Amino acid sequence: FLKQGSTVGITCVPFSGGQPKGGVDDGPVEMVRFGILDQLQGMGFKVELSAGMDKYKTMKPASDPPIGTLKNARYVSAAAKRVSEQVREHCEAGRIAVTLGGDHSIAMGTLVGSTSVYGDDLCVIWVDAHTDINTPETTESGNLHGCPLSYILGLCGEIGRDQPFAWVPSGCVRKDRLVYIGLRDVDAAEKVILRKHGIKAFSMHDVDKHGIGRIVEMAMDHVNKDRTLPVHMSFDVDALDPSVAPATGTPVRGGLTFREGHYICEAVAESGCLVALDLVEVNPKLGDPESLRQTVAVGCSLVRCSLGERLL
Ligand code: HAR
Ligand code: MN
Ligand code: MN
Ligand code: MN
Repeated sequence: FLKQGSTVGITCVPFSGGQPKGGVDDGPVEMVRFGILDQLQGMGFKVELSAGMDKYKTMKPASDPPIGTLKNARYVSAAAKRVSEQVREHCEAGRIAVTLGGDHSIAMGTLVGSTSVYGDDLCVIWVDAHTDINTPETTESGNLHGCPLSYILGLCGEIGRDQPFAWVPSGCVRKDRLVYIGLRDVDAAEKVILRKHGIKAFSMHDVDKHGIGRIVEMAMDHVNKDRTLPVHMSFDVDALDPSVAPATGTPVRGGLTFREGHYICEAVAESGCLVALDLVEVNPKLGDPESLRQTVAVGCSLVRCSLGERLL
């Protein structure tokens, strides 16, 4: 899938409706300002940028009252639907689909887009401090960035399958083709969901115990034993320790080191199976200018490494 000289299709999603903090919608423009497009071209990729990123800012419906506890459900749905179309276009054209967020609710769109082309062969590596698998019934915050996987895996009850999310093909990712790395802040109800459905998850405890090299190997062995299936990696920058990526909305201590984060990306690149990548939850408005620079820089660096940038 991943070949030198192939094309990267970038989708910028300046969207913050899946959580309450403003600023995460400036993540993509800051990464572009930092030079991610030129950097990928410098690596030998052709870069195609999805048009109309400003449209996301205008999609907020006039009225979007809570559905149960869910906040901004119509807004999130409309944005994610548009993301799914842009990612599908990139995948259909054989491009590696790179989506720059934005909060993690947009992964509802990226995964619908990638699975609409690759079907249920698609494997998902979710790198995050959080599991983002609350259902509309279990979420206490009502923030949809904590819920995308429940929709994608088909775990929602009635509210989830109904409008405004009826367009999401529930169950488009197989439960045995999802694996987590980096977890350390998982809600009680989410732990029940993981156990009930036998979803493979490597927490920070597991990373400490086995080392990141072994963890990525075990993660790949679980979803993609023969290394022949297409991989979609969804990387939430809060998987990294806040000392490495401070400018993010829900930082949690005890995260991945700079090298551990990069190692995951390098190993996924090495597998040659990457077809889609999300880099989300960079919030340039949180913290001082140095925190911002550091977080944007590490986000760009993770994208480059996932696409095969080599140390030597
Ligand atoms: N589990 C909590 C909730 O549902 C916190 C979730 C999310 N934060 C994120 N996502 N940044 O990875 O609200
Ligand atoms: Mn997340
Ligand atoms: Mn199949
Ligand atoms: Mn997170």
